[in-house]
Amino acid sequence: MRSGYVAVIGKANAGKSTLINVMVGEKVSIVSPKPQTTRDRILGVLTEDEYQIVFVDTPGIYKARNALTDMMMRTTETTAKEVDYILYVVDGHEGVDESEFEVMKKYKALGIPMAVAYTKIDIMPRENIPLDMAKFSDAELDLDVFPVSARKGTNVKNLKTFLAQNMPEGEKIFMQDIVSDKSERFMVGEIMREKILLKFDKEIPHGVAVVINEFKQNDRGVYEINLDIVCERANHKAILIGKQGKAIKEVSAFARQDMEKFLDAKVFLTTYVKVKEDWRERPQLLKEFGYEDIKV
Ligand SMILES: Nc1nc2c(ncn2[C@@H]2O[C@H](COP(=O)(O)OP(=O)(O)OP(=O)(O)O)[C@@H](O)[C@H]2O)c(=O)[nH]1
Ligand SMILES: [Mg+2]
Repeated sequence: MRSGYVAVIGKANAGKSTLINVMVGEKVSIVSPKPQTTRDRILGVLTEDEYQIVFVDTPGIYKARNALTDMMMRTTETTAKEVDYILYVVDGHEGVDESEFEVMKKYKALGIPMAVAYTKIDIMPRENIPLDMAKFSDAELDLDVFPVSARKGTNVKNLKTFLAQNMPEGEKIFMQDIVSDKSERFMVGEIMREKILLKFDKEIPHGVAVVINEFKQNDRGVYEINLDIVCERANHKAILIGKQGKAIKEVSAFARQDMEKFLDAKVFLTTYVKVKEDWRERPQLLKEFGYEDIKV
């Protein structure tokens, strides 16, 4: 038996969470086309007969601009130091350049074994792949690079086998049927945030926190969920609500559908939009909303 932790690291929006979901075979982490979707360290557990890989999803590397993003970057950096292996994810469709090689070098210097997943190959010209592979050779990083598509599943199996072979010998870390370390309550908040990321533009989704006030299953099996969508400004609140509540109704209906699928039960969802001025800069509020430095 082999088992270990694999930190999944890379630029924001590279495709880290999508790749983890595909490798684990279940959605453990939300995904969106906007950078900075993942805010927390999230474990996704892949268990097979001969191995268990615990993937650690991390916030994408991005220039920190406020107390929240600053904390997110600390989460990523701390995680990279604590694992058995680093899987660095590159957006193949965006291509690689010197600056990204510099980031990879920094993580490689930690002395933890590392490989690269070069993802999104389904949406790029095939002929760019060998060109980028040549760039990797020139950069002399000496890393195994796996061109993959998380969306199409291309080469994902090879990547899993490779990672499994590189895990230390050891017993399972988690029980057989566990796929994530996060609670249903946490995931429900994340589903709400994912739908907000998909629907709203610019700073609005990045300035949103979701706070679950109530999460309980009643005796008819229905989940009663009551949550706050916290934003930073009164004008953001107006946009989130929309004309006659159209926007919030739409986004809540979309979220509820996904929550029902996730919980495999009916959901009665109540949402409120609240303003907490500049919460992303206020450590006390960050803590209140569940964004805390991870303990090592
Ligand atoms: N076509 C294609 N799109 C992909 C693939 N993997 C991810 N994407 C898309 O890329 C976008 C970003 O994916 P995420 O998985 O959220 O990226 P991330 O690296 O976790 O991003 P952060 O959490 O913000 O750092 C989403 O729109 C995904 O649907 C892929 O293999 N092919
Ligand atoms: Mg992510």
